[in-house]
Amino acid sequence: MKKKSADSCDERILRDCFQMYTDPERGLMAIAESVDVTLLPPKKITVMLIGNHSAGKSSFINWYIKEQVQKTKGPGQGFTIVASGCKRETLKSKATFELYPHFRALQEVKGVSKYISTEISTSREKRFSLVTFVDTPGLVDGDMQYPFDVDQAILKLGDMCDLILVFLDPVGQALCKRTLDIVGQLNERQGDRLRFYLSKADEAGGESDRQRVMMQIVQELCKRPGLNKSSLDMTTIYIPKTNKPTQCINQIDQVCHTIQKTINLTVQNTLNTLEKDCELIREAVTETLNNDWQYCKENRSAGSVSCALGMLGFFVMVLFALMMGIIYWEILEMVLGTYGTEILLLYLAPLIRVLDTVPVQIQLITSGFLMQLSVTLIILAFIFLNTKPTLSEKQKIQLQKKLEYVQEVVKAKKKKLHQEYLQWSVSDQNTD
Ligand SMILES: Nc1nc2c(ncn2[C@@H]2O[C@H](COP(=O)(O)OP(=O)(O)OP(=O)(O)O)[C@@H](O)[C@H]2O)c(=O)[nH]1
Ligand SMILES: [Mg+2]
Repeated sequence: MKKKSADSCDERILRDCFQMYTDPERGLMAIAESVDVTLLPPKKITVMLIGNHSAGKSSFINWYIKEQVQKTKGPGQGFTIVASGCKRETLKSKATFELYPHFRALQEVKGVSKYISTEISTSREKRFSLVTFVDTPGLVDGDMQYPFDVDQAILKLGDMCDLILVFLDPVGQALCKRTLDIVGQLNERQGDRLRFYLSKADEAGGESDRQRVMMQIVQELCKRPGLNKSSLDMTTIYIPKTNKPTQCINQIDQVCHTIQKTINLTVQNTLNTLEKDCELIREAVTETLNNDWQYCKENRSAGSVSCALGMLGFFVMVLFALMMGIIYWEILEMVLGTYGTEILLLYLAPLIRVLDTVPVQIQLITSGFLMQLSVTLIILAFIFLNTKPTLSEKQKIQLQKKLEYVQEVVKAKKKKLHQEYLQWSVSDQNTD
């Protein structure tokens, strides 16, 4: 009973974290997006199984989830994602990429797109609710033609997985060159994620036969760069069958244990990332508000300059109009009438006297210059008026509220989840 409640703790933590990220209104992803930051939601662990043809990869998945979702007769053709859900379903490649956008990088491998599908199972066995399996096609040497570059596809998937289980069976082609080569390459990229298993160990004969096969496999693997005997730990496993008694020690529980350890690590990483993401949001919101304050300040001074330039432009324009009126007073008379013109000319007497001392040609050139100057000043006024967009008061308040929510509610929730997780870890170790 104790184990059951403890087991659900990590699942609940991941689910709570997922909700904290994806809530459409108050989720961290939505909040981060409003300040141009992209966050990724936490996800379940991804476990890929690779190995030679007929090594028991699909059978292991079926055993783990206690459901025959994967075909175990004949070679597996492509890649199958086996995930938990609320409805038994098979998804083709298009739906698979929609459901798992992080697998889209696989489309870069030519021809592989058609050969990926998803099996959704309702199983609640073991830790399946927190695991996404990736079953891969069995690897063989020689004439076998894959409709895509299988090596590249597995290497790409390796980058997206948290754990890579290598199944090598003693009866089949455990020493398949292709398998060993891919393992060598995966080891160079994701060495810490690799785990080795001598699968179908119940078919390996006696203990001495098993040891010999294992030695042979380890020797071959050690020829690949970066792999050596001290780092190569091989576990013997087989699918337990009640009707077939066997002497061989079955360490299949260790696979489950390794999966559990990876889940634990993911939960810890998720909680740490949550804290970092809260900090990222805090920095982005503070920067947005600071920038906005700076833009408001710049806009205010630009507004004053624009106003001054506009007024100056208008004044020069009036000056230009008056000069034109003095030079072509008939126009002035048409606009203002005789009486208006007389009054205006009375006021402009000093200017008229100055203008009279200057030749008409110079007067015209000066008016042209004044017109150009006023147009330039008005254009400049408009340019300065082109201010940077700023946040409205309502938007600023909303941002502040979001920041408060992240800093107070989310961080407090994270702290609580972290404490629960620590308590659970201790009690879990006690139960073990
Ligand atoms: N004795 C024994 N047989 C097993 C074990 N695991 C799988 N098998 C059998 O081995 C055969 C191949 O198993 P699969 O699970 O299809 O192997 P696979 O690695 O998925 O094969 P491919 O998809 O072709 O690469 C099936 O007939 C299984 O019943 C095991 O642990 N012990
Ligand atoms: Mg298979």
